[in-house]
Amino acid sequence: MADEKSAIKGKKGRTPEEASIDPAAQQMLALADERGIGTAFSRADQMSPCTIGSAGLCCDLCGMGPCRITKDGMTGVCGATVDTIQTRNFIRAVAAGSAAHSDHGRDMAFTLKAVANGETEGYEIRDVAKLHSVASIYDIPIEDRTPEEIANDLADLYIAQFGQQRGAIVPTERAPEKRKKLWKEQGVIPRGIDREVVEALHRTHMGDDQDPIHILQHAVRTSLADGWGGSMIGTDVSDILFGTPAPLLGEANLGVLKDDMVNVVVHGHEPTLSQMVVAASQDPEIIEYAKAAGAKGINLSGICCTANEILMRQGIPAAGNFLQQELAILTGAVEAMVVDVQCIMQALVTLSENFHTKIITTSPKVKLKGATHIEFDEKHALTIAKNILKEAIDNYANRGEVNIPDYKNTLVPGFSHEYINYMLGGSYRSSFRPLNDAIMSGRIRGVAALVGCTNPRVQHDAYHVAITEELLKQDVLVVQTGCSAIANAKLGFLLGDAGIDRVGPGLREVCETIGIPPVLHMGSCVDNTRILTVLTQMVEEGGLGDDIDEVPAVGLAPEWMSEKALAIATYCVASGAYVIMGGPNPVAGRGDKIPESTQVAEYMSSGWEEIYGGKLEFVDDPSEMIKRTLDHIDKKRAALGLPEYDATKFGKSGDARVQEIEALPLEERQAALYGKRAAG
Ligand code: SF4
Ligand code: MSK
Repeated sequence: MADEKSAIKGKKGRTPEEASIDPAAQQMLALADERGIGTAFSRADQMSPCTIGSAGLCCDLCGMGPCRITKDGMTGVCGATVDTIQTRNFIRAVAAGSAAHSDHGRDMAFTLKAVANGETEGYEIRDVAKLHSVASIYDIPIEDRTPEEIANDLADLYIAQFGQQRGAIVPTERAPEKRKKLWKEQGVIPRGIDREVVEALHRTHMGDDQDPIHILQHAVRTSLADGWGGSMIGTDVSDILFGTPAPLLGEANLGVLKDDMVNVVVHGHEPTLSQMVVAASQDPEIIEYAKAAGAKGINLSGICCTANEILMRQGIPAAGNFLQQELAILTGAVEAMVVDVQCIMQALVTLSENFHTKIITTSPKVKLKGATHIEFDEKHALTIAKNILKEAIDNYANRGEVNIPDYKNTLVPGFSHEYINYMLGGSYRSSFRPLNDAIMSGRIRGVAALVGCTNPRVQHDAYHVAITEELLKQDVLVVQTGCSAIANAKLGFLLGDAGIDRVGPGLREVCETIGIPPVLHMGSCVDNTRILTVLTQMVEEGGLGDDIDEVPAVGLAPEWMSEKALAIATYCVASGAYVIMGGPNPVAGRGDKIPESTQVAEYMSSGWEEIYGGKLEFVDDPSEMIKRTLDHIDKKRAALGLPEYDATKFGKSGDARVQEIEALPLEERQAALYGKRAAG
């Protein structure tokens, strides 16, 4: 049955192959076309983006507007200039993104408090070592105390960061010394997480802050409240409660759905619910219940960052990234899609009316009209998770035709900064020294953090994959989070053997020696803070400068779509990173028609670079993104006095060298293995 309400076939509709490079997505898009069902892809084809809004030239902050700046020299009714309007729009997006991440962090801190006080069902402190290490950073006593006592103090400290009014939020202590000094000089150290978000909204109310540079200074402070505040708290607490990730084997893509099992897809961001659904799915009572319904059992998988949370900790497969949420339902095999917060498309409900899939909302903050709401509460977490699964199982009998694409790939996720530290140095001498040395010698040219969403305005997954492919050939180590990580996982880049023949000689040697994939999956969106921690530890290890802006590293979000991405980009820039975003610049305006409108974009690039050593640029073309990444890495190498990158110097060790030696005649083999004396 075609759904009239959602059946919007793009006027200039792309073919499935033009819309996505993922064969599983292509198969589902072809099915959607065949059945006349709309998806984000077809709606994007139908909906031309507003050129005024996308350039940040529209202000709707008061009832005298909305005001649209369409000519040079024009202002809003109140006299607001183009750069004031653009920076106000930008900081509001940063505030919303920071609020989303930080509210997630706050919920995690409250969960930690409840677990410490024995008020939850099903949770425990899984990673006492991480609890000790985080508590020690803040001088919380750990000697002769139970994990619960320590966790209670840490939870109180973290909860206090949200409402704190003065001073500095405590996780900023973890930044390199030089960076903290710079933030202090610039007056951008966040005083309290909520305070900065509220102030961003106050400043942008009609008739408040109208100096664009001053507005952007607060955008930086707000974003730091996210990166070195709410997000960092979210990551710390998730690790303490559910375990710090370490490498394990996982799978990704729609082919992880099973036609003979009850498929439950968890989607959103917070691990509190998804971890409990994982636990409930392994409960013998639930498995029996599923079998009684005629299924072989429960098959759990994830979408978006919830997928990353349970993939890297339990190896639960990822059904796909952001743009695959609708495609999972199109398979006809999903009994329930269980969502919590963020990145959940409203279209899911309408789409699911074409199938038997139940959309179940669980957060007190998120309801979708037409969805089933089963509110989640940590105090009864396991019971609620079981009830959710029973709803899904009861729905199995309603399943109709099933079309599961036969595409999936394996991956090794779970590279937390703790694990990277350990894998490089071993358990008794964990250290970032080998990584720093590899960069200093030129074996690894530099590091790229490839993160962020997928966006139907561009070919799904294409930019993530094209950029990864080229950077790996250029000996750039790639670290990943979010939907970008799932994009590359589907193509096998996150698996040692699959990726290793596609990487440059120096990087390959390092990967083979340590036994890691050339692309390291570091988690979900909030886990971008793990990347900040890695960069800080690289600085502290020595040899790559005194601050993050000196490290040959670049951040890229080529297919971003959410406000959270702008918050992440801004805190990375303020931390010293060069960040390249794809798509149109939301503050660039229209330099051709309104030359004044390029000032904000220029300030975020050269102005921020002068102050923070990091800069934010929007680049449409992936080849240009690659070029700018490599140029920046080489510029940073030169500034550190490191040898110029030269691919021909490496590739004579590791597995490749072993294979080469094994192919030699005996005498030469002995000479290669034992030197001339042994051969003679
Ligand atoms: Fe227009 Fe100024 Fe009101 Fe914005 S604040 S809508 S620019 S009058
Ligand atoms: S889920 S914010 S689409 S990465 Fe974190 Fe993916 Fe972007 Fe959502």
